[in-house]
Formats: sequence, C-alpha cells, structure tokens
Amino acid sequence: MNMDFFHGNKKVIRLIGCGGGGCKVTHDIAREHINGIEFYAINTDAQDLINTKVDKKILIGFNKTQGLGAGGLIKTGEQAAVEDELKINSAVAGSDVVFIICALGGGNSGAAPIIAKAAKKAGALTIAMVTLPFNSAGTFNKTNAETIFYRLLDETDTTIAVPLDIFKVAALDEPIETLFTLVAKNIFTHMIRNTQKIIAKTGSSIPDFNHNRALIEEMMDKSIIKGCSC
Ligand SMILES: Nc1nc2c(ncn2[C@@H]2O[C@H](COP(=O)(O)OP(=O)(O)O)[C@@H](O)[C@H]2O)c(=O)[nH]1
Ligand SMILES: [Mg+2]
Repeated sequence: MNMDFFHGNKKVIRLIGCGGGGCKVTHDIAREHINGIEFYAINTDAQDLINTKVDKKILIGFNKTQGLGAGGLIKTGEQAAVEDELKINSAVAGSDVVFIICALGGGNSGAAPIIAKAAKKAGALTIAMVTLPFNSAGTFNKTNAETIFYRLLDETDTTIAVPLDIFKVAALDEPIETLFTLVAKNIFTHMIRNTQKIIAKTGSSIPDFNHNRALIEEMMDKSIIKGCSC
C-alpha cells in the first residue's frame, strides 16, 4: 500500500526557543519525548546556545554582539534578528505551526516578534508562549516585557503569557531557578501536546487541518493566561 498520502499529511511543527530563558525551557521540553516536533534555539548569547541541547541552533547578531548576548536591550535583540533574518526565514520555512517560547524582560526578547513575523509570512499558525517578569522585577525589565508582549500580539495568531508570579504559588518549596523551568516546561508542554492533538484530529468525518487551524485561532484568539485567576 502506498503510504505517501499519510506522510504527505504530516504537519511540520517547530518549537523555537528565543533568548536565555526561552532556550532553557526549549531544552527541557526537547527531553519530554514529544513526537513530531522540531526544536530550534535562537540567541545572541553563544554560551547559552552551547548549553542548549537541541538539533538546530542559530546564533544571531554576531556582528552586533560578538556572541555575548543582548545586554538587556530589546533594540539589540531586534537588530540581531534583522541581521540574521535569512537564517530565521530558513528556520521557519515550510512550517505549519511555529511555537515561540521566550522569557520576556531581557534583550533577546526583541528578536521574538521578528521570528513571529517570519513564521506568519511563511504561512505557519504562529503561537508565542511567554513568561512575564515577577512583579518585583525592575521597571526596565517590566517595560521590556510589556513592549514585546504587545508586539507579539500584533505578529502572532496567539500570544499566551504566563506571569512568573504564579510560579511562586505553584511550588513554594522549589528554588526560584528550578521553578522557572519546571513550571514553564509543564505549562508549555501541555499547550503543545493539546495543540498537536487538535491538529492530528483530521480524517474523513473530522474537519481538515485548515478547519482545525481556524478553530485553534478562534479558541486561542489573543488569549492571555492571567496569573492565578486562570
Ligand atoms: N526565575 C527565573 N527567571 C528567569 C530565568 N531565566 C530567565 N528568567 C526570566 O526571564 C527574563 C529574561 O531572561 P533571559 O531569557 O535570560 O533574557 P536574555 O538575557 O535577553 O536572553 C528575566 O528577566 C527573568 O524574568 C530563570 O532561570 N529563573
Ligand atoms: Mg540572559
């Protein structure tokens, strides 16, 4: 029996970690044995990339940062992404769904809307999953996060924001560093698995990918998980 039809029906789903926190969480999710996802890490920080064990790693903005990170400046993250737009375009080319994971607040997050824009342009359903800084974070950090959050709303089909403050409530005894990846990994892994399930539910009596895609877009339309009230 010729199985090409089934293979032809397979959707290309990519998960792209952006920046230090985003790459850390992507590294962890890559170890969760989720089938059918291609993992990417995008960063201006070469050291962070070395520590991220995923198949595809993209160092952006070397001319601008010499691989030393974005220094907390979202403008630098953005310029780095623009410098390597061709690499970003190739990373998203041919995708049906692109998840972008990023911890908002730092400079690398400036690259996230550029990645999202490229993914949308490539025709992918584009979902950003981000964390928001603790309430106790400095104004600079929070302003970075707010700016990029609104840019992501413009550039994605859906942006899901999880405030770091809920992490404190989620597991009081955990040290804050492990908490970040523990909770982010779990929340985002569930979201990916559920999206995958919806996409996979296609068949003769069930709507096709485009129908499901429309459903996901409608369901998730600009949704935000609002802290403990969710
Ligand atoms: N609690 C905690 N927060 C983190 C961690 N990594 C990243 N973050 C959060 O994410 C924000 C951005 O950090 P990062 O992703 O390293 O930014 P980058 O340096 O621009 O790549 C920080 O300001 C924190 O709010 C972590 O390991 N623990
Ligand atoms: Mg960092």
